[in-house]
Amino acid sequence: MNPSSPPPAPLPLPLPFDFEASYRGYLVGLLTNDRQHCRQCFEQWLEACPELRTLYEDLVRRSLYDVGDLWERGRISVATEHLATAISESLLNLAYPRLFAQPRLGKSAVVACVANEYHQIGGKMVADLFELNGWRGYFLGANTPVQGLLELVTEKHPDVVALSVSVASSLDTLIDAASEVRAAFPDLPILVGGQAFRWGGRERVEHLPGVRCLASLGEAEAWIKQESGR
Ligand code: B12
Repeated sequence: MNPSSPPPAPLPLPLPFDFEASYRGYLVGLLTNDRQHCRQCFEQWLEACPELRTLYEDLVRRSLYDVGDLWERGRISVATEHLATAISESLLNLAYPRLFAQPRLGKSAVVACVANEYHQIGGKMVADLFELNGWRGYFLGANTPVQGLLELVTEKHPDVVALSVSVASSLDTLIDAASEVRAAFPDLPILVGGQAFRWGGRERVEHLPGVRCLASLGEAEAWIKQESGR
């Protein structure tokens, strides 16, 4: 973890249930397409976790990383991986009622996955985090062409643009997109993140003025709170 990262979200104490056992059951549910069991686990975590990012990272992200590792090692099929992803994506919607509980602050963010980037769950989590903190989070989803991004920024006048990239080979596309946003909107803060940075590249993108690379939802939330004046 980056030394300046905020600490991980605390788990509620005393623990209302065994998170580790629940995690393992959830993962098995994902791998066996047991949507009902996954839903039960997700709802249990949703109720128990005061911070939504605990649920997003310690249950959903962790399980998808595990699914990805199993796929990479040839232990599960592409179809199983796709089913697990579809279940995960649909469960995120159960958190919706939580997102709009905070009063609206009149600020907004445009969040997008760069062109040819089809991994969109991390980006959606970031957009949700803005909503959770009283911002409007415009989420453009996967594979956003830079022209479409620039048009939306022109239309919505957001306070920040956040770009997500997962595949290491898409890093150049991210840098091009961030450069185009920077050229068109010189003062607009740009946040970038996503697991492509697990393989390096942070300094290449932070080289652009006004661009910050953030490693986690915790870092993103710290940034949002600071900009919200909280
Ligand atoms: C599901 C999945 C897919 C799905 C995605 C569907 C969808 N609806 O999103 C599909 C089938 C499309 C897919 C395709 C491919 N995939 Co894929 N996929 C995955 C998998 C299993 C899960 C992805 C996921 O949702 N993770 C969970 C989310 C929550 O994590 P996250 O994205 O990291 O987001 C977190 C942080 O990074 C951060 N974050 C993310 N964005 C941002 C942005 C900002 C601003 C901030 C602050 C933070 C932030 O917040 C999130 C919460 O912490 C991963 C395994 C893995 N390790 O993730 C492989 C993985 C990402 N895929 C991989 C590969 C290789 C591919 C393909 C090339 C496979 C192929 N041969 O076709 C294609 C590429 C397609 C493309 N051009 O994008 C590799 C990438 C390896 C690399 N070195 O780049 C991985 C790591 C699998 C592996 N272990 O090898 N994939």
